[in-house]
Formats: sequence, structure tokens, C-alpha cells
Amino acid sequence: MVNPLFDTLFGQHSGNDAVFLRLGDGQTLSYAAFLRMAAQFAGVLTTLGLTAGDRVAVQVSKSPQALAVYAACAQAGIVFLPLNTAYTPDEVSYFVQNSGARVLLCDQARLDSLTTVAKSCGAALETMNDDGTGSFCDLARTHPETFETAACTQDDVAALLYTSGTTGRSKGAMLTQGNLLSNAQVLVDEWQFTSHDVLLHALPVFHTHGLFVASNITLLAGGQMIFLSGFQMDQVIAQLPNATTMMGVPTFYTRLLGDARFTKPLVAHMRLFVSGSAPLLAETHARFQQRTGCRILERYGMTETNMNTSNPYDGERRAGTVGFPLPGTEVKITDSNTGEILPQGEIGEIEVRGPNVFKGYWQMPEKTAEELREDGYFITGDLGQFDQDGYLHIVGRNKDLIISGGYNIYPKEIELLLNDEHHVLESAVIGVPHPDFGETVVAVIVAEAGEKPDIDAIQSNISKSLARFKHPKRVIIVPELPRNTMGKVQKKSLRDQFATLFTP
Ligand code: MLC
Ligand code: AMP
Repeated sequence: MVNPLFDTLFGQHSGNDAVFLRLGDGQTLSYAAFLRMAAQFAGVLTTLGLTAGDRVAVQVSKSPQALAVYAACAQAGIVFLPLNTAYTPDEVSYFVQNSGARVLLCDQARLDSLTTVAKSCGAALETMNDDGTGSFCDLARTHPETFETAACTQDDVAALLYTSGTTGRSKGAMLTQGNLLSNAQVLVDEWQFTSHDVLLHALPVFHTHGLFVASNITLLAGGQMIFLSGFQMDQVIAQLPNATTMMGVPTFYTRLLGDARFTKPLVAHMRLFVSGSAPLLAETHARFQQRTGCRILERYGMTETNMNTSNPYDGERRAGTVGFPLPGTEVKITDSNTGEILPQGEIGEIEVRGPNVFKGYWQMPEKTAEELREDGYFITGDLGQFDQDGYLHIVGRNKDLIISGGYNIYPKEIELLLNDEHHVLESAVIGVPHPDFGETVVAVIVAEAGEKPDIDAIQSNISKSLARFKHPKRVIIVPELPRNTMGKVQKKSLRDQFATLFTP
């Protein structure tokens, strides 16, 4: 095989006129047409001077074109670097600089704000809009609809996905062809995907869940996706009767349960709902079953590892658990201090090993060494325990992380900005329960003696640097932060104090 990822996921469909994508407006795109577009994109990237191993950073709205850039990268052996469309130019600048991306693709609407970024990073800037227009798409039309697939190995990096760190800036997780492929193969089997499946796809395509889990599985199985630009309730309700499966973050399911149109008859033909990226409350699982008769299948994954565990397709899907290790993936619970395996039932650090586990962080060998053991186990930063039947329960996190609507937010990044604000002595950013997003961001700040920080000015300054979903929903001034005897801020105590800000 010349290029395992491309040949297996994409190349197998060349000349296949079956529908791959159905869009919200009723238009469809066949596998063959999708591949012709990808080949043209690969041609453009090559003409722009990129060769195997080079990075292309992509901050574009969800569209078939956006997904075809991923296919084009796979075909040309180029490293795909997708970016959240909510990121500010400041944030994008870091990713382009750090990755050394040679091309940055953006929507026309972001062209002005990213021109300086691209220039300062030495990257070529091209546009791609969700209606198929833009300079990159114009160039593509001048290229042939075939492209000679670049030779790659399973160990070659296919994608660089940035994930924030608890102490410093974001780290680029290097995912190899083998990581992506092995996980897709396992999941197709485990969740019994076939060419008859139609997946309702309302997730973004810049994160593992919507990009790899949903899309790679569909490609491998040869099924279809109803490819919505995002989670808009009316569209989801309208399209559910046309789908057989759906994947989502818990917010999707709580939102659906809040809509009276979401009924048992509406989903009578659905064979599978998958949830992940954030904890699904056992209560949501139970309400979903009561309403629809379907039991959501919850699974557990990470940017660095793809999917690690899953509740069974056949057999009991146990609410509040993330099921069993996937075939080929080993999961152990260890003592956070010693790394020793703990007896069954005890709570400890979740470590995972397998072909799904990433190769390391881009140009950060010391970070890689901290989290990826020499024997291949990745220290996830999640805390868990196995119950007596072997189901994994995630009970907490050993990392200072907030997950809001499936997006990860690292408090440190916000605290660093807050601490620089006028009249702010110090800050602590915490996650508190939220009915829609699961958790949301609250900033607790201490003022300099005798001063009163201007909260509106602080919020406005933060919005210049950070994506909207990271903004504190509340900024609260307190006289002092709770500390333990070692002087460490006790975030748990703050979380308890503000636990009911958004929920009764
Ligand atoms: C949007 N907003 C959010 C937010 N999403 N705020 C906090 N957390 C979020 N997740 C902001 C908007 O900017 C807006 O701001 C306000 O909240 C309300 O917007 P909305 O229209 O209600 O939100 P919506 O666009 O519907 O988005 C919500 C969502 C979306 C849940 C549909 O966030 C989403 O698609 N999440 C999926 C994330 C995901 O794919 N995660 C997978 C990571 S991979 P304002 O104030 O301007 O109105 C991974 C590995 C694994 O974790 O295991 O899968
Ligand atoms: P990310 O870095 O965005 O890939 O997020 C990965 C993190 O999401 C994991 O380390 C977990 O903390 C969390 N996560 C993913 N799936 C689940 C799940 N089913 N239940 C609880 N947490 C989850």
C-alpha cells in the first residue's frame, strides 16, 4: 500500500458515485466528486511549495471543502492542522508560528485580521469559504482532478492537533496515519458501521470527535454523512428521520431533551447515538432512554489518543461509565505519585497504551517525556476506576481543565491574562456546573489593596485575546483566595462555593 491512510479511507472510493455527503440544503456530493476536489486541493498545496511533512493550518467554516483539505493532505503526505473557528488572531498566530505551517487557509471574513499573522509567520494566506469560493478554491479549479498519491508509512504524521497545557502554551499532538487508521478500523467493528449507515454530523471538523471519529468511520465503512454546518436544533430535528446514527457531545443530548419535538417516533429508526468528549450525566442517559427507548453509547477519548474505551454495542451500556478498553488498547489505573498499578476498584490516574496513542508533542520532547512513558503508556490526566465488571468510570481530573460544551479550556491561559489586568492582584479560574455546557468558566479575582478592578474592561480585554467559549461567564471579586498550608490555591473550595451560580 502506497499511503495507508489515504488508500484505506479515501482511495478505496475512487470512481464511487455513491453519495458521501448530504448537506443541510439538500445538495449531495458523491465520493468520486469529493475525491476529485481533494486531488485538486492536493495539486494546489503542492504548487504552493508544500511537500510531504509540511504543515497546512486551516481555520475555515465547516463545509465539504474543509473536509476535502484533510483528504488532500492525506493524499500529498502533508500534515493537516485544523483550527477552531472561534480562535482569535492572537491564538491563531501561536499555532502557525509554533507549527511552522507554510500555508494558512481562512474564510474571506477573516482575511484582514489574519494578514499580519500570516506575514509575520512567513505563511502563505489563502481563502476558502463554505460556499466553495475563495482564492484557494479558484486555484484548485485550474488543477487536474487526479493527483499522484504520495508514498507514506503508518508512522508518518498525518495531523497536528493542538491541545492546551496546564502550565504553558498549547502543544501540538502529532497523530500518525497508523493512529488514525487503527482507531477507525476498531470503531467500525465495535459500533457496527456499514455502508448503509447515514451519520447525522453536527459536530465541528476541527477536533478529534467530528473530524476523526465521525468522518473516518464513515469513510472506512463507505456510508453517508448528513453534514450540517453546526448544531442547529431545527435542522437536527428535521434531519434525524433521515439518519441511522448520530455522534455528539453531551450538550447535544441535553438540548434535544429540552425540545418537545424530540420524540420516540422521530428517532424510531435510529440504531445508535454516541456521546463523548465530556461527561454524560447518568441522569441524561436515563432521561434519554425514557424519552426515546434508546440507550446512548458513551465512549472516552482524547486528542492525543483518539478513542480509548467504549460501552458495548451489544450488552449493557452502563450509565455514568465509559465502558471497556477498545480492542488493542490497554488501560490501567495507577498511583499518580508512584506510577504503580492500583488494585481493581481504587481510584487513580488513567493511563492508556495502544496503536491509537499519538507519537508525541510537536517539538516539545520534554513535554512528551512527561506524559508519554517509555513503555508507551500515555498519562491522560484523567482520574478513574474500574468497577467489578470491568467498566471504566471517570471520576475526576488530575489536570486543571474545564470542559465546556465539549471544548477544553485551560484555566492557566485565562489566569495569565487576568493577572496582567489593571488592579488585579491575582486570580483563579474555575469550572462550575452549567445546565447547557456541562461546565462553564468563572473567574475569581482579588483586587490590589484599596483598588476596584473594572470588570467590563477586563472582559473586553480578554475578548481581544481569547476565543469566545473561553470567556468567563462571570468575574467575581473576593477578598482573598483560599489556600492550603503550602500556599496552594484551593480551587475545589472555590468550585464548591460557586457550584450553584448557574444551576439550582
Ligand atoms: C459556543 N459558545 C460556547 C460554546 N460554544 N461557550 C462555552 N462553551 C462552548 N462549547 C458560546 C458562543 O460563542 C455564544 O457566545 C454562546 O456560547 C452561545 O452560543 P450557542 O449558539 O448557544 O452555541 P452553539 O454555537 O450552539 O455551540 C454550542 C455547541 C458547540 C455545544 C453546539 O460548542 C459545539 O459544537 N461543541 C462541540 C465541541 C466538540 O466537538 N468537542 C470535541 C473535542 S474532541 P455569545 O456569548 O456570543 O452568545 C475531544 C476528544 C473526544 O474532546 O473524546 O471526543
Ligand atoms: P481533548 O483534549 O479535547 O481531546 O479532551 C479530552 C478530555 O475530554 C479527556 O481527557 C477527558 O477529560 C474528557 N472526556 C472525553 N470523553 C469523555 C467522557 N466520555 N466522559 C468524561 N470525560 C471525557
